[in-house]
Amino acid sequence: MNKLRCDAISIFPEYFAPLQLSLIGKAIENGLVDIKVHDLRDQATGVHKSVDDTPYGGGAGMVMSPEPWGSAIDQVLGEVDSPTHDLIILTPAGEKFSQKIAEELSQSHHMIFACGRYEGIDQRITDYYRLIPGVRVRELSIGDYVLNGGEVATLTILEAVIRLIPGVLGNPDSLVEESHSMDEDIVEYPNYTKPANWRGLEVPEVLLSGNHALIKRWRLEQAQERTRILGERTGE
Ligand code: 6GU
Repeated sequence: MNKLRCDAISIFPEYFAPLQLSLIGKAIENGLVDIKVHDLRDQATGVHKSVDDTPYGGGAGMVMSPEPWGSAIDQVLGEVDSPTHDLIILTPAGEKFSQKIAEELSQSHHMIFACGRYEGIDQRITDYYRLIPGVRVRELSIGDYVLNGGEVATLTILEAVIRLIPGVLGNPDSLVEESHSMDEDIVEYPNYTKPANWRGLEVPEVLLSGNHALIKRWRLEQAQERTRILGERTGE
């Protein structure tokens, strides 16, 4: 089994505590993934342990300095023996994360997450590591809204990627269906379970019919209708 190694670099390593929970926690316990979190502050050299500075050219906010990032990333690259490394730089200016990218990353042997804060990381971190053989650099965003840093984005991406690793999910059948619906840009049909009547609301009769062809058609229609309504709201 190819074990996935992940490293997250952040000034808030405590943000990653939830990785011990649930499915990802189990995947770690079962030896399917290995996740190490690093405190960027450990790489700060000055008396004030500063990791940011004012932007060249002026403007609001602070930019994360390249030196501590370079030290932290070099240390991880030196520590992890892998033919290739995916260096993921979290930024709202990055490529939009998607199921397709999750599938690509689930083939990775080693992912490094650089979690920026403030106005982001000095651009030369991206530019420098793009020049290093064996390192694939991706700037990723998780959506069109602004977060305070890349930590939550990293948790999101890790959850989406790790559940795709063979042996992580209890029932891998669901992966096939999910993947198809994502490819076709169609959302899921509505789901129901017992009781058949809850607070006066009935489960659609067709689902109790036992007629699998009819159920399949109804679910497709429902998925198409939901997709159409979503499209109306988002203008797609
Ligand atoms: Cl990756 N970082 C920040 N700071 N905000 C975001 C984001 C990332 N993705 C969406 N918004």
